[in-house]
Amino acid sequence: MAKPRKPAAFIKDPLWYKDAVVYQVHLKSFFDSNNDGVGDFAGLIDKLDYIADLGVNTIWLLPFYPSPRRDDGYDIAEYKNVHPDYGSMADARRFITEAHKRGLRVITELVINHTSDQHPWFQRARKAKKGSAARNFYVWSDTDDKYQGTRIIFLDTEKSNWTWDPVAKQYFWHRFYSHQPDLNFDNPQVMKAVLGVMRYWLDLGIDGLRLDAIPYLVERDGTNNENLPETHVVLKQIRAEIDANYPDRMLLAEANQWPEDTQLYFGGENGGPGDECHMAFHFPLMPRMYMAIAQEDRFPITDILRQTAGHPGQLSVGDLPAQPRRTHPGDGDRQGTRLPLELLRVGQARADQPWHSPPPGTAARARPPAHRAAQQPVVVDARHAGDLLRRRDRHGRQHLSRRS
Ligand SMILES: [Ca+2]
Ligand SMILES: [Ca+2]
Repeated sequence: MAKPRKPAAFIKDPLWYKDAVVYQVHLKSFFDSNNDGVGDFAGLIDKLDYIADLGVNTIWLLPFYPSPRRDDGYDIAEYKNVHPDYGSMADARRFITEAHKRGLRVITELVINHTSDQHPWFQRARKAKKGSAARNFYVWSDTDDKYQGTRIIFLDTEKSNWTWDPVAKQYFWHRFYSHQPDLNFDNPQVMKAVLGVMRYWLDLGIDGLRLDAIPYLVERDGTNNENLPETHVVLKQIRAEIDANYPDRMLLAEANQWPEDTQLYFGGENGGPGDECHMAFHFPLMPRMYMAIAQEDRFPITDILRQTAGHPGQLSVGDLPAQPRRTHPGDGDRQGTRLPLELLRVGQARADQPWHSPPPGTAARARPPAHRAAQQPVVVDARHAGDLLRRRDRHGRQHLSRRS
């Protein structure tokens, strides 16, 4: 396929993401061009002049692929297509071209830890011979007692990270919902397929990829299955493909972790250049911005920035990504308001599960997905904010001691 033409300025500015102003859009809730009740690409294209007028220079699209949408589109049933409610591939191509014409770059999502159970890869895997490459596109086991040290992210709906599949007659592994089987990165064919998906969208002109849920890519017995060295090897392969063939593109890490773990997602050994992601969300900072406003005190922010700067390497205050702006105030979803409250719950953290328990005095609530807290706005009662700040972190250090 011929690569689309891009504005010359785009090609000449590989560091564009450093000061990008991002506008996050969920197609379904943005603008409905044919009045069928669902926003679509045609509607978004109609409003591109409006978005450019806001002063943003980058649009971040949430997943728009064919999907049963049992996890708001993060349960992908087909990677190289568009959900028919939102339009067609021709519409997606036209959107990318029209955005670029206005100087707007486009970020989309690369969701590769898991697929929907409706994905043809899973349907093929469950019917394939046990032990075959097709079966091993996903992570299977004859028992459900492997990887015991792994937390369950969606405790309110899932009892185990294993679910029995009556067709395969084996259990399959899922870090998220039981309709989202994890891909098996120990199978070289999976890596090849994932790189193929990435190239497909980059060849269409996509400028950046938010890498969804990347701490959980690889599984190893005897670990908590987060931030494993083998996972970083996968990310280095992804980055190598970018550096070799798409040098003006950007990878954004969605790693809902503490600064010392998040910094690893930039890669780079011994202070060398980063060889994984170009950017990473600063999850602990985000809820503290709201806490600081509630308390009318800058301390929650300066405290986490001090901890961040305390980690040598590439994660410095200057590298913090701009907060994505909230989508249009009229949108129902408020996708951009990311409140990862789990990283506020420092006090009750178990060493490996810093978000496990709600803070005292707050009602137990259904937790939003760890990587998508935005979709269920949550409010912390400011009366309890002081309690949260006084607590020790997961190492038992009292970083967040109260100001005197
Ligand atoms: Ca529509
Ligand atoms: Ca995984």
